[in-house]
Amino acid sequence: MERKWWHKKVAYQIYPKSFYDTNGDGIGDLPGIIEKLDELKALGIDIIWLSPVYASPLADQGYDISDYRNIDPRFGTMDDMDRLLAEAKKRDMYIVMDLVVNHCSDEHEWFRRACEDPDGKYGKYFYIETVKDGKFPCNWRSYFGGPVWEKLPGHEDKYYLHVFHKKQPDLNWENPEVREEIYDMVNWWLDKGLAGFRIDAIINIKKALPFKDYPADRPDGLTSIGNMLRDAKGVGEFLGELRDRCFAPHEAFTVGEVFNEKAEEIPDFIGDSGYFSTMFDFAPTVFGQSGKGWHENADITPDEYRDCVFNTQKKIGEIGFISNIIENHDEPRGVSRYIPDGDQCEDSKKTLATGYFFLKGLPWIYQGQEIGMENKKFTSIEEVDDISSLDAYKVALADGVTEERALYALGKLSRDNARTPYQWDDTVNAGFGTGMPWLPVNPNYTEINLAAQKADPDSVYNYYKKLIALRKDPAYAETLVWGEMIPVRQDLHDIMAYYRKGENQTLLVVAAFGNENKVLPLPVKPKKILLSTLAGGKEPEFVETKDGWEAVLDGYLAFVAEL
Ligand code: TEU
Ligand code: CA
Repeated sequence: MERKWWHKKVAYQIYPKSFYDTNGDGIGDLPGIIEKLDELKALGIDIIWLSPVYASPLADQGYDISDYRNIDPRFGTMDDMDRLLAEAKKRDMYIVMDLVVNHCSDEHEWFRRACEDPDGKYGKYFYIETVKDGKFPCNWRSYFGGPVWEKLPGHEDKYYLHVFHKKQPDLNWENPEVREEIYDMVNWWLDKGLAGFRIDAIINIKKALPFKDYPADRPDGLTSIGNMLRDAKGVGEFLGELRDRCFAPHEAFTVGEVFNEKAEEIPDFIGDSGYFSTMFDFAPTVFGQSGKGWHENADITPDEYRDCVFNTQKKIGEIGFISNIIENHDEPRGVSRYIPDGDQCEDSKKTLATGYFFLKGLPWIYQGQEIGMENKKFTSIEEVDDISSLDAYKVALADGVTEERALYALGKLSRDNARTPYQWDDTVNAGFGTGMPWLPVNPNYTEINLAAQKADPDSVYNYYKKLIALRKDPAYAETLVWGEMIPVRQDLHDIMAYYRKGENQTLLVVAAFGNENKVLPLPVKPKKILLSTLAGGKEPEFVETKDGWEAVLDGYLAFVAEL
């Protein structure tokens, strides 16, 4: 694997709408991000991915773009964006935007023109089909519910394809003119000084054509898009072109939102000259998913979590550099998902943080993760904004479950869990801004907030700072960044342990879950403890046995040691 500058960095995702509001309209904005850059720098962040801030009706919170070359006034202006790029540069930080090109907004000029003249140039930018006798070209179910076909405004018999929301018409990547438009736009942003992109929903750009039905998998008679994706061949041709025309000449940093990749495709995606610099590991995210809907999803135990990420580590090996996360704007809070219900506390949060942070790959932190933000409790569907959650709720009720149970599933999985405003302090609305936030704050902000976390030397926040500092410590960085990852005693319940092995150094990472007392057998007693979750700088205990040593792991506890 070729070494790249970004391997040593730490990345952070900002969900701008919920980060920091400077003008009191209840919506986070670019000036808010600029104001908090020093805060992120102090934490140790280098690369920042912004969820979309382009012009958008915000039907899917900006993942529906109506103008790729403008900033939505609710987020600020292009001047603000240029200022953010300049301010980041001053601090040796890198800004990455979201590249949402599977679809645009139905309010994009291309789509408006397509509606005016479906047979003209812009009609060919989309998938528009004539529907006879009410039979759609295929029975695919959109990700947000219902058929992927929606009537083209102004036309009785014409329908357009949208694999996400009906306000997100799919762009036709088979059309070279569409690809040219996209490449132009991507290069325009990279020329401006953007470091790169997070590439949204990219697997969907290749459709299995011609359109056809797949066996229905729910009572609605429709079929999961996944069935079509398994049949769609050749996404690599588009991605290779995107790399060659845009990313490679700019040496852009890119991270793909890639689901369902096959093992043999990994080198194509993130090998030395892959389509992307890196891609997210979603193995623990998709674990337990049910085809029937969120209400049927299974929880994940710490052992299953460990096995998922270890499996990815093995699959990736030396091929490339994966990106590790515990949450993002589409997922519940990691501490609420991977730590069993009721066990959420400072120790368990630090334990989970240690376990994922030193896996081989690029560690990402999602806003609020560093202060231990948790899922929101929803008491009524009225409190939910996200379109995907509203659909999941409908699906659950249609499947015959009670409202209570449907709401319970949202509490576990709703995308709004991670979208509540950032908790800066314990003042009204968590110090997010002076206006009423677009989404209610999590009421736990009086306890969980940045100001309180900063004041406590043993807080999750101060622990994250140590995690980042350790990964960058010149004495250990070589090993923690590029060293081999070797699982340790994967058979032990509630223990996630691994070595990071460098040329002249072996580090041990241990994360023990659960409240029970456990031990981890070790061949030797570690030479030096580099970091531990124990308060007040206390070190974990090791006892000698007849075969070697044992680390004493009482309750939630994690440490990193040099062997
Ligand atoms: O998500 C793509 C994706 O695959 C979704 O199915 C996601 O897992 C789902 O929404 C969870 O409920 C990306 C973005 O991250 C997401 O926010 C957007 O809604 C989506 O693309 C459409 O642009
Ligand atoms: Ca604002």
